[in-house]
Amino acid sequence: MSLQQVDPKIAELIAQEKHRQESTLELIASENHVSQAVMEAAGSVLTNKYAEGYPGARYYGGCQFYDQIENIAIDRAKQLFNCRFANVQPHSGANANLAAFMAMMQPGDPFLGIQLSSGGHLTHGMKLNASAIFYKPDFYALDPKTETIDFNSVRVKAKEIRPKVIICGYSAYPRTIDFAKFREIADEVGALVMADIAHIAGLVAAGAHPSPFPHAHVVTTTTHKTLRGPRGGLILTNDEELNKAINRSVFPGLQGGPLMHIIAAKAVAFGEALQPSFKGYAQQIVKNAKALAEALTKKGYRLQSGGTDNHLMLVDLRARNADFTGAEGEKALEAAGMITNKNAIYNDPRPPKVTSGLRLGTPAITTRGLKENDMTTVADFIDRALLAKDDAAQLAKIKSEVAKFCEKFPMPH
Ligand code: DSN
Repeated sequence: MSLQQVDPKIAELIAQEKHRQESTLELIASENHVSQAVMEAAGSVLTNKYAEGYPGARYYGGCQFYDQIENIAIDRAKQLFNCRFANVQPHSGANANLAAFMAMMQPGDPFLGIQLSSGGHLTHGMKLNASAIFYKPDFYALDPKTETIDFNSVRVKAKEIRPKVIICGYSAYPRTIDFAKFREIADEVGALVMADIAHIAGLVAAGAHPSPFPHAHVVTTTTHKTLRGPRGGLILTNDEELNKAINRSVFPGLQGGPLMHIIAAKAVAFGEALQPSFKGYAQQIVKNAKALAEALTKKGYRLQSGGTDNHLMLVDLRARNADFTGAEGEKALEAAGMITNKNAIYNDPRPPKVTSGLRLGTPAITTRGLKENDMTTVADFIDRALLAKDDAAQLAKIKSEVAKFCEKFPMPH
């Protein structure tokens, strides 16, 4: 029986969500729209079975097709990122990061990352997260002038706390990451480099951002952002001993049965990312981000660090109007059919639930086929909605214009 027959309520809500996605501009930097093929694998019979263990060494019978699928996912991940080992089982980026920590550190060991408020991630040492409960975080800083990584502060902190691990890779950082420089500092203090490329994985795979290899000892990522796969995590390394430790920490250390339907969907997404067309997609993401950044700057917004090299930008709303806040901006934009998230700007005086900025990203709109010249239209919509603030009639008018505009850019199938 179909979902519609069994559970019309859930079917209806899914249909409404599909319509929401089709009729709005998805500008959240960490989201994307997967292909029909990825969706099909994720929604397949592979959800039915346990496959604890790894290919060829499972704790359940009947895994012959699961072994082949997982091996294909592993091989494609290695090819995509040009590395020796891949673990495709982490259920999420957060799990990938914790498993990587477990492979590299003992509880209580010190590590170095960057604060959430400066672009880091929860799993990089936010005080309520397992990374801070079981390990000992400290933080390097952004340079107040350039609002980019202050390598002097990385070096000073590294020498001071002698971390086991230095994390690079961020959730809200619009500039190119100099992985070699992190490795240089890590070598000075005997630390391992962990690159969390969750946001930029698709750009890295396509050569639109430098690779963390050979500089990073361990690379973690999600598979659902610029990489445009199903929601999930992935861990990569070139080091055989670290690989063994990673495998142990993912299973049985942190997880039980792998989500094999998601691993199949990862394999499909990696296969798509290996196609020549994915290079063009990743380059277009960056071109679109640059064009959107430029169009917003022309309208009087300030971009943290002055612009972007990747798929995202941090828009300081105060330059356009000192009273604008991220929270109000996010709300106004949603009412006008544009989905974003509020984000702290460097040294933001406002609390995290308010903020002075927005994080905007172009992966999803690039999937829908928008190009550089469409970015002036998008910037216009954004600016009009922010100026309209809580004028419901004006926001509704923009929303219908956005929906009309979206009709030109169908979802992938
Ligand atoms: N929550 C994700 C993001 O939006 O960047 C990171 O995991």
